[in-house]
Amino acid sequence: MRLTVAQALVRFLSVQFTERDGVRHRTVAGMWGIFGHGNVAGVGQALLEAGPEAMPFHQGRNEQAMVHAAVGYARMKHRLSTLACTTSIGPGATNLVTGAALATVNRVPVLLLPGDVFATRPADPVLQQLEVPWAYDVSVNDALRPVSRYFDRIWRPEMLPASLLQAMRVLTDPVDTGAVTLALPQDVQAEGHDWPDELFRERVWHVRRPLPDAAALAEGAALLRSARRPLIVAGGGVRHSEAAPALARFAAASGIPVAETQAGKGSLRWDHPQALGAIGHTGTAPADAAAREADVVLGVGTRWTDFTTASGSLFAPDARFVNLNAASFDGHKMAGLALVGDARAGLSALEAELADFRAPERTYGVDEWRARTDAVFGGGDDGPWPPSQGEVIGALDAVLGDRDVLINAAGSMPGDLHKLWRSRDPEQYHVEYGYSCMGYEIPAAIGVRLAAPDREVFALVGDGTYLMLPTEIVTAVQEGIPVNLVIVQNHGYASIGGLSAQVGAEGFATAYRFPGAGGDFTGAPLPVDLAANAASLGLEVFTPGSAPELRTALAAARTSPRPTAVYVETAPTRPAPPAEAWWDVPVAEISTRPATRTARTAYEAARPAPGARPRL
Ligand SMILES: Cc1ncc(C[n+]2csc(CCOP(=O)(O)OP(=O)(O)O)c2C)c(N)n1
Ligand SMILES: [Mg+2]
Repeated sequence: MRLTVAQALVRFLSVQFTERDGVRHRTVAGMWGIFGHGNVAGVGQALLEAGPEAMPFHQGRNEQAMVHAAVGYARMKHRLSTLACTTSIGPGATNLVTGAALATVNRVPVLLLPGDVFATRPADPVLQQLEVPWAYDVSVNDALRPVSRYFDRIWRPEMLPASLLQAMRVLTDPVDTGAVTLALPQDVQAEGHDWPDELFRERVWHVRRPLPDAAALAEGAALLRSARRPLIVAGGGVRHSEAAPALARFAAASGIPVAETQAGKGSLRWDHPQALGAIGHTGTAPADAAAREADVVLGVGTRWTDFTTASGSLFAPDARFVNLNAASFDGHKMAGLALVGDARAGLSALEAELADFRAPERTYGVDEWRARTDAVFGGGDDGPWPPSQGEVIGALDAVLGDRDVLINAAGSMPGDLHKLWRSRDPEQYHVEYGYSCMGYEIPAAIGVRLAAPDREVFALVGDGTYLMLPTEIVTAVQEGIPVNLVIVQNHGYASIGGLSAQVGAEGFATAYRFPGAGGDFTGAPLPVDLAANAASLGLEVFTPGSAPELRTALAAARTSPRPTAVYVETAPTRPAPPAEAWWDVPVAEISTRPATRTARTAYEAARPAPGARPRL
């Protein structure tokens, strides 16, 4: 069949399917794009030619945001389906880099199709081309290599078929997945070629659920059986593998308590008898206490990041680790015994191996923690105004339905949510903390809603985050996607402001204020009206002025058929409980400023001794 390269690409993508547990999904269910030279005549024309049935299209406003939307979508689909993103050459292409890194860090599949310079070089440099005098085959798209799990540049039509198959392999691989980039020189996109019919037959990519090796499984089960104070740490792999029911069963049967990382939060319902809640620097008192005294830790689908391990200080040096993970790389962390396999299959196998095992009964103060959470959530309709951030979270807890999704990524809210949120469904807690990227929230909300049209979606958006990437609001309005934003105004970076004060940087340039007399940003708050801004972009905006009005506004937003924003100014009163565990952010060793010197002294006193870290 004779088609252009771009037409062949779109046609191929429209007949790819992913299968797991007998259910089939379109592997690439749609495409986001912004057109410029580099894709307008190639992929743009091919989409027109193919029509929306073959490839649904979403008009993006910012290329980074398009990738975030694709990640939100793919995560909600348990990585069994994703979206592609097409861009022009140059700035449109490099705007993908942050989104690609986020996808790859979180191991979520996205297909990136940046336009590229001419392969035939009739008139270099073309508009927006960066020339590298000593490496003439380099373009700005090479910046996508380190943030992609698969990268290729289609210099000639003949290269396309094999590369497409590799791209699909990586998109559907539970371990290798992340951003997949096919850079498409613009002349090649428009070039005609004779393709084998075989390229366009339906293909099904089966997603494996491998069992860990039997000997390793037996050793892991024996270690857990020997434990006096075992603990399970549930990570993002539990969700990707849809292993939440298997985990709930195993925890209930074995009595082993469960703590959750950011990506793993919601693996257990908050009121499951074995649920201890969040672990690590943003953890709950019960989970961090259990981690400190654990003798055997079963990590399930976790990368063991610094927030989870409290920068390596949380677990006892002689604690033993068993890591059930699809990725051998993560399975071997913490000097652990690697059970390389699928989370759901592995948990069911462990449950069978440990059928007669019951962990010794221990209590970790869960009831006390629940009372502390209630206190932070505040007095409901009798609460003060303006509310604290915890009271806003409490209002959301009261208004959201069990299947609603709550999205966040950066600022002070991920920490508060990790500690406080009471997840009622494995899909409810959608916090992107692998890359913690300001600006993920709004486009991700669109992606999640596209993936799950039967769920209400709320994105918690800090004022700093809103200002960074509000652009996709317009896409939600255009397509009538009824996402709900909760814009939390605190006039700058509450999170980094707090961190700055702690590390002796005196809050420097972290508040959104006019310059003060000394030239720093300590003057009056800025006269910026984000509610008016959101309304001007087409959202239905609510501006509650009391605690009861906040709940009414959230409920009205929830049922509105339009995309909405609830705008709320918060007060830094009644904060969430302080950190139970360390996080290492080094403080300047040399300073003329007393605040920095005091912070350095405190840092040196608090910094755990090297011997306190687990074996690595
Ligand atoms: C793209 C990006 N740039 C910078 C940061 C570093 N950072 C983390 S939180 C934060 C401030 C967030 O401000 P806001 O959204 O208002 O939330 P708040 O801290 O006030 O809760 C910054 C700058 C980041 N996470 N992402
Ligand atoms: Mg803020």
